Amino acid sequence: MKSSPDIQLAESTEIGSTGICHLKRIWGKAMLGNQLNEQLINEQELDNAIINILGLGLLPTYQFLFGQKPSFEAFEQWVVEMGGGSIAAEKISQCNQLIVGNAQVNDGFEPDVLSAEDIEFWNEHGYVIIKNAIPQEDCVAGRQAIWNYLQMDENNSESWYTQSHAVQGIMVPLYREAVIDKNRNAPRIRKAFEQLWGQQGLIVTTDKCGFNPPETNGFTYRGIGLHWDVSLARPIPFGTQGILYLTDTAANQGALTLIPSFHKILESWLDGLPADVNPREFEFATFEKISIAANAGDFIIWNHKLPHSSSPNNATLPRLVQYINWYAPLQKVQADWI
Ligand SMILES: O=C(O)CCC(=O)C(=O)O
Repeated sequence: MKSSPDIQLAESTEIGSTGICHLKRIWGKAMLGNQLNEQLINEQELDNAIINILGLGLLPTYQFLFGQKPSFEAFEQWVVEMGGGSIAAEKISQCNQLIVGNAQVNDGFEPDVLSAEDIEFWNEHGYVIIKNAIPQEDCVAGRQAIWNYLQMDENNSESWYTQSHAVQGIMVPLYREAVIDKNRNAPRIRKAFEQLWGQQGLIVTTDKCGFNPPETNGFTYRGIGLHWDVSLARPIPFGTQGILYLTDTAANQGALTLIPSFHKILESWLDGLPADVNPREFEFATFEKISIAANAGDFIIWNHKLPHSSSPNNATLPRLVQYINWYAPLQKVQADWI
């Protein structure tokens, strides 16, 4: 335990009024900032897991903690408000199991979502498409939630280019909304991730939505180029990313673009790069890339070793999406960002 004149860093088992383990420690670490013992950085996976289980979103949580410097009581109140006024007992228990053990797994029988061919395709290409991962009515409601958030009208193309402050690049910081939560927890999506990770007990990230409207004479694509969202420090652990298409998306409609099979060569490719070449600035001009067309309700999972990005929308309708990823909560991530 480390202390500052004002703040005593809580043990992970200490609970406040919400009954959630580790929350006070997360708060305390943010308040202590750089007075913190370096070793505690190793708790990042645990911190992220608690924040994700509670559906808070990493960015909103740290924006609140660092921006507001709240008392612990105010932080707890914010956590409860973000949960819509209460926190489900099962979420509290899921958090606490990470600290005190005894993790539960879903022991009900759920049919596989990915076939043997899907898994083979995944192993070979590093991505897989789950058709009809959510029902059409949840696509309609998901789209509407995004349109409402953006204060735009699906049927009025002029409105797609207004209120652009609500969109960060192509990202829409809409995290919590009934249908967005429902899609995030869609059983077919969770089951597909469990098959790829080969385990249950995964947790889901509370991630953003996305809006990528057609380019016009006055509007150019606001996304970034091919990239990785994982550190390239070795060893690079297994990891996934996922995107739910909420609109039918043609290949030229801003679709997810990636370099298939790159997960199989990433490390050797890195080894072969000249020392003065930054892999994150590499152009990949000679590599085969594909832009994945799929329908509303389809979900794409890709191995995080694949360079990937969205793409310019050269069609006539916007692409609306939701980002969803399930992962093993305590799997180590590299602390160094390379
Ligand atoms: O929106 C997309 O198609 C890709 C998103 C992306 O690049 C990411 O999630 O890192």
